Amino acid sequence: MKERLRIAVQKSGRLYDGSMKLLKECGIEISNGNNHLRVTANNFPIEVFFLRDDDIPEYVQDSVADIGFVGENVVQEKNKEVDTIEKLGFGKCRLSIAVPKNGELRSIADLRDKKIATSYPLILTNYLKEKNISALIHEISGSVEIAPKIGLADAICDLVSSGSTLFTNELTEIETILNSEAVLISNKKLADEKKLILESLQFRLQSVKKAKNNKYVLLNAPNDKLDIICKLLPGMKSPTILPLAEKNWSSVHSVINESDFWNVIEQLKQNGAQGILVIPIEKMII
Ligand code: PRT
Ligand code: ZN
Repeated sequence: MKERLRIAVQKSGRLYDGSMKLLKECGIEISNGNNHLRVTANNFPIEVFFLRDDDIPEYVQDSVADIGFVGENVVQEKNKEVDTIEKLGFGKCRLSIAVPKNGELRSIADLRDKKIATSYPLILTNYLKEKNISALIHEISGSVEIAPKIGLADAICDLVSSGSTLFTNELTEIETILNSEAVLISNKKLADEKKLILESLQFRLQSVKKAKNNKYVLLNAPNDKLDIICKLLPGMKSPTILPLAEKNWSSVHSVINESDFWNVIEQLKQNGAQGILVIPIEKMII
């Protein structure tokens, strides 16, 4: 039988939709939903295992799965022997220390000998050790945010995304100890045939990621401003320039990085660019 790469994804929860969307964007068709433990892709040599996120690092370490999509926070906390290969751009959150809003705790120095509730005892222990702060860590598996209110702890260390859970529970962040997102992890000893499949998957993941970070830009510019406009829009190689029907005007096509976007658009306008169109890119292969 032809070799298949076994990928572990979260069965249900915050990473499920992002994981399935990303596989789809990579052109990988998964016919059944997550009702099954294991599903084979129709058009790519991959088999998807649906698991609890906490189990994914261990299963990948033990070769039950070859690779997995899982939060960096879980990878660090579980501390298994796996390789982290690629950030995936979804499931973004931060692991933060938070304290009661109107209490006397203001900074991490105030946490000395205090009780901190968390589901991330290893990451927190390492962090406190690094900062030379001895505190008591109380491990709980869920609803960490209510711990200070019920007198279980003085502070918490938990994941935050919008901040609304902290707000509702009258807590405030004093320190971010980890910025996390979903990552691709791999078993350390993949067979050569599986490594090839992984390379091909990574190529697709990177093309999708690059496309998300870039936009296609079309604009009209007077010919005497083309030099400066081309400098602002270097593109993948150099911009495409096509003459417009109107004399002394050209259409310029290029690619622009999301992070430079507003800054560059502003400068393009100042340099006489008109009719600027910005279009999402689906895949980008350099
Ligand atoms: O059943 P299973 O064990 O698979 O799932 P789970 O319940 O353990 O995990 P799940 O689905 O809640 O989260 C999976 C992963 O999503 C986490 O490991 C993170 O990598 C990522 N992620 C991203 C988050 C959040 N954002 C997040 N906001 N995980 C949890 N939260 C929780 C947080 O713990 C807190 O309770 O959401 C609350 C805070 O959210 P805000 O928006 O109010 O700040
Ligand atoms: Zn979990």
